[in-house]
Order: sequence, then C-alpha cells, then structure tokens
Amino acid sequence: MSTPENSLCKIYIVDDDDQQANLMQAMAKTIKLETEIYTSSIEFLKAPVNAHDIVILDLQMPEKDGIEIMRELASLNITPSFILVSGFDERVLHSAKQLAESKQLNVVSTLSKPFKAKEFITIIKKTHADCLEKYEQEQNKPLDIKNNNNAASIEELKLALRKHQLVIYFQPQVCFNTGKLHGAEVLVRWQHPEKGILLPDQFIPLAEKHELMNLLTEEILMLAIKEYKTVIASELDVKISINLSAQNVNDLSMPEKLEGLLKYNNIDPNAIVLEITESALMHKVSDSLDILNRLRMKGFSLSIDEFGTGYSSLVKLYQAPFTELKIDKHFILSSVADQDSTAIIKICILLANELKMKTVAEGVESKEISEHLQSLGCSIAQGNYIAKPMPTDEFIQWVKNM
Ligand code: G
Ligand code: G
Ligand code: MN
Repeated sequence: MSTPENSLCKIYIVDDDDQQANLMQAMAKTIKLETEIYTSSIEFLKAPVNAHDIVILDLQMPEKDGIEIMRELASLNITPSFILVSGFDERVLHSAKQLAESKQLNVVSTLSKPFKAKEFITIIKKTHADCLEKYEQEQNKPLDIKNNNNAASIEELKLALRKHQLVIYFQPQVCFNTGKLHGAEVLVRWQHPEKGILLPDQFIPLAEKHELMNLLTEEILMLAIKEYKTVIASELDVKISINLSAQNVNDLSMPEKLEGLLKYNNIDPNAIVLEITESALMHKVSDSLDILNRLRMKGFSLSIDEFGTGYSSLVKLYQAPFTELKIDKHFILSSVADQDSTAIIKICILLANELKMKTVAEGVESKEISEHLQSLGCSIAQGNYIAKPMPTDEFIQWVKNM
C-alpha cells in the first residue's frame, strides 16, 4: 500500500483484484497523481475518507460490494466523489449511479471494464482538478453559507407571511420552433431581512410539513395577480404558470375560490397554467380528479410538473385532464450525455403528442441542451440558457428586448 503525498483530494482505489488496482495506480502515476489501494472493502471502510477525496470503486467485491460501501459511507455522511467501475453491463453502472445520487452521493463518472488507459487518465485528471477547485471555492465561501446557517424556522416563515416578505420572480418560457415567448413560470422567493433572498427549497418543505401551504399559496396568488396586472399593463401577451402543492389540491372549493379571485381582478383563467406534481396527486384520487376537472372546465390549463419523477405517472396522465407535460429537469440536464435520459424524454414527447399535450423542458441551461431538445421535438423551453427567473420589471424589459 502506498501513501499519497497530496493529502488534499486523496484518491482511493478500492478493488479486490490487485492486478487491476495496480494497473489503475500506474495509470494515475503517469500524470503524477498518487493513489492509495485497498483490495479489502472492509479495510477501506476504516480509511479517513472525506468529502474532498475521490474513490474509484469496483462494484463487485467479495466482502462488501460497491453498493454496500456507498450505503455505509452515506449513512456516515461521508460524501467523496465516486468513480464507479464494473465488469457488468452499462445499465448496472447507470443504475448504481442513480442509486448513489438518490443518497446525495456524487458519482462523477462510471467505467466499464475493460477500459482504455486514455479514458481512465482523462477521467481521473478532470475529477482531481474539479475536486481541488471545489475545495478552494469552499474555503472562500462566507462563513454563514459554509455553516448552512440559512435554515429558517416555521415561526420566522409565519412572520414573513404577515410581513409580506415573499416576492415572486418570472422565468420566461419560449417556443423551440419560433423562438417566441410562450409564457412565464411564477417562482416564489423569500426576501429575508437578514439572510437575503431565500430559494423555495429553503422554505417550501417547511411550509408543507407544517400545513402552511394553503396560506403560502394564497399569498403567492395575490402577488402573482398583482405582478401579472403590471405585465398586462405593459401590453405583453403572455400566459403565466403557477405551482400548486399537494395541500392545495385537497380543498374541493378551491376551483370556485380561484375563479372568484380572478374574476374580481379581471383576469381570464385561460391565461393561467396551474402546475401540479405527480406526487401531489397521490392521495384521494377522486378528490383531486374532481378539483382538476372543474379547474379545466373553468378555463385553466393544467401542467403535470416534474414528470417522470413521481409514481404511477401513466395512470395520472390517463385519469387527469392535463394540457401540458413538464419533463423533469433531471432528465433534461443529463440528456446530452446520457442516452437513457434521452430515451425517456423521447417517450415523454411521444406520449404528450398522442394525448394532445404540450411538452415543456425545464432546466435548459446550455445551447447543447436546447438544440438537443429541439431536435427531439419538444415544444417549449425553460431554463437559464433562455433566461434566469427575474423580478417583474426586469422580465418586462427582457421581453421587450427579445
Ligand atoms: O425557484 P426554484 O427556482 O429554485 O424553485 C424550486 C422549486 O420550488 C420548483 O421546482 C417549484 O416546484 C417550487 N416552487 C417555486 N415556487 C413555488 C410556488 O410558488 N409554489 C409552490 N408550491 N412551489 C414553488
Ligand atoms: O417547479 P419547477 O420544477 O418547474 O421549477 C423550475 C425549477 O427549475 C426552478 O427551481 C428553477 O430555478 C430551476 N431551473 C430553471 N432553469 C434552470 C436551469 O437552467 N438549470 C437548472 N439546474 N435549474 C433550472
Ligand atoms: Mn414548476
């Protein structure tokens, strides 16, 4: 066993086949990277691995296999970057990568045995450079972010609602074929007096846990209506999409309340798309179908959000009157490099076309992704490549400059 000189971003090779391990070590050495070999997975679990290290992990090992190693490290909150190696077919590697990511583990690459030296060297070189960069970036982060001091309490959130600290941003959606504006998604932000702008992930789960989503959504609707009026006053013809959460599709009187609110504000329900996730439709199917059907009859469009991540997607599509399918950004982000993601996107588009629904790709963050999705026949693009979410006045200006 050799000890790495570079103690920062250590590289561990965990493979029961010592010939294979030595070969990888020799390959890394050609680009002056030191590695540490473990041929026993049990011994490896005693190593002082940390989040900045790299673990080249063989999936198939006698004592504990690669999947068990990842599970045990995840349970200890140890999150190095993994490069998974296996003699199995690529679907096993792909699935192992997905499994790891579901446990918040970072799999940077996978390698099918036998692999070429050049392939291995390219991957290890890039991974090592990325790890060093990540380490440096983290050293330079302000202390409060490093300590994850941004978590808010439910009391703070209730106060924020009373003090109207929530704001909404618009993220544009454009047609792939014409490049013209199609609509905009309303995304909530919390303008916290001390912590700055907080993103939904930092408070929506909290609101859901404490059954505060009805109040929160009411506030977001009020804000959306107010801002949308400003948008209309600027003579922009645009639809807006509003996210609903599970707790919003429980109330049988919701369609009437929403219709009343819009009528009062002189807004046509035909201009509103309601986005609902599949998981929001898990409970009381009859109630949610009752609500969704009446929303449609009142003129609202319905979008199934984060499609492909929930359960019984096909049943939900079959039962509910959705007009639009939003392909989850997980698939979009990986689509260029990952053939399996592309296969799933193709099926989503085919399915949506058959059911006369529009398709929206969310997470279009590069030119490559945009071109790829357009070539697959997707109808609408949303993502940072088009534009980031922005406040109303910026949004209006952005559209005028299109
Ligand atoms: O805003 P971001 O851009 O980070 O949004 C993260 C997630 O938070 C989105 O995928 C969306 O599902 C959720 N979200 C954003 N705004 C709202 C909102 O107004 N209501 C609900 N229920 N969810 C929202
Ligand atoms: O509710 P929904 O999942 O549709 O919300 C869209 C989410 O996707 C928001 O969190 C938004 O910030 C995020 N998003 C929008 N564009 C991009 C992008 O280009 N890349 C990534 N990673 N996320 C994006
Ligand atoms: Mn959404």
